[in-house]
Amino acid sequence: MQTVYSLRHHRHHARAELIDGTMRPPHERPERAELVLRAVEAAALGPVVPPTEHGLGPLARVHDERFLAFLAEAWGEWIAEHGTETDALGLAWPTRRFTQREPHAIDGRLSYFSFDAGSPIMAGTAEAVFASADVALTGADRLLAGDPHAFALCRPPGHHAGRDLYGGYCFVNNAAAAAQALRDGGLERVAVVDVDYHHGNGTQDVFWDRGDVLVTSLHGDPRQEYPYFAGYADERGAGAGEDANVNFPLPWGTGATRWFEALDQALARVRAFTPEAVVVSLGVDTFRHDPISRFELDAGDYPVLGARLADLDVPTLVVLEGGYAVEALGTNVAGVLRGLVGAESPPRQPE
Ligand code: OKP
Ligand code: ZN
Repeated sequence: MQTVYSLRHHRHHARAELIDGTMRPPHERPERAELVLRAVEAAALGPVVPPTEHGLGPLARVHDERFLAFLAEAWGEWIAEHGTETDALGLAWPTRRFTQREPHAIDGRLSYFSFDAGSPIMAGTAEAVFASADVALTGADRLLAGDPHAFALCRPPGHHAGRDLYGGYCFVNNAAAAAQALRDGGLERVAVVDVDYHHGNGTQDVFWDRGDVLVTSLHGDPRQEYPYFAGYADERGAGAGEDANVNFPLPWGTGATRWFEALDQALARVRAFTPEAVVVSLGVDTFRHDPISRFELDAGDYPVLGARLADLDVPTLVVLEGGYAVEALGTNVAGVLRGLVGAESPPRQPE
C-alpha cells in the first residue's frame, strides 16, 4: 500500500486557535502529520510517495470557483489590509435573516466563505491546502491504477469544507475531491465512510443531491458536538441523493461496543450500495484520550476498524482527517492501516 505525503503541509501552521473563549496553541499543527508519517514508516506498510500536481480542475468539480479563488487570494488581501503580524480570521457571520451577498472587503469575505472562527488563514495556507488535495487525488489515482488500498496522509484535513465554505481546520475537501476523481476516472458508484469524531458536514454538503456517491458518517451528536448545525440522522440527502446520505449521531461517552454497532450499520448501507471504491475519512479523534473529543475508543479498536473496512473487499482510499492526541495519533492511524491490509501486528523495530 502506498502512502502519499507532501512536506508542503508545513506551510500551514496557525499562530493560535480560538477555542473555548481564548486563543491557544492550535491542536491542528504540523507535528500531527509528521507523527503519522513516522508511524506509517515504522509499520513498514509500503512506500511513501509525493503527490503529483492535479491543478484546480478536480477541485472545481466539488467546490465553487469563487470559493477557490477566495482561498488563493485571501492572504494577499488580508496583509494589504492588516499586515503580516496576524493570521486572517473572520468575525461576523451571515446567520439568520442576513443577506447572503459576498462582500468586497477581505474581513467580510473571510466570514462569507467560512462557518467558524477556528480556522485561521496565513501566508502558506493556500499552498498547503492545495498540496493536501493533491495528496488525496494522487491516492485516488492509485486506486484507478488498480491498487487495492492507498493512504492519503492529508494535512490540513478536509471533511468540514463544503462547496463554498471552510471551517473546522478544513479548507478544501480532500476526501470529496478524491471521491469525485474516482467517479471522473470511470467508477460508477463511490461510497464515503467518515469515521472522524466530528460530522463530515462538508462532504455531506458536496454530495447532498447526488445518488452516485453514498456518504455515511459516524460522529458526535450535533446537539452536543461541533459542528452543531449538521449531522442529524434525518439529514438523508435530497433529489437524486435522497437516502444516499446516512448519519449516525452518537452521544458523548460512546465506547467501542456502541461505536462498532453503528459502524456495522454504516457498512451494511455501503455494501447494499455496491460501490466500486470506498473513500474513508479517517479521524482518530474517537480515541479515549483525544483532547477535544468525547468518545472512548482504545488503541486496540483501530486495527479492528481497519479489518472491518477490509471485509468490504472494495478498493479503499484512506484519507486522513482529525486526531489530536499526538502521543497516540501515529499508532492509532497505523493501526487502522494495518487492519486494512491484513498485517496482524507491527513488525519488530531494530533498536
Ligand atoms: C476537525 B476534524 C471543540 C472545538 C472544536 C473545531 C474542531 C474541528 C475538528 N471544543 N473546534 O473533524 O477533526
Ligand atoms: Zn474530527
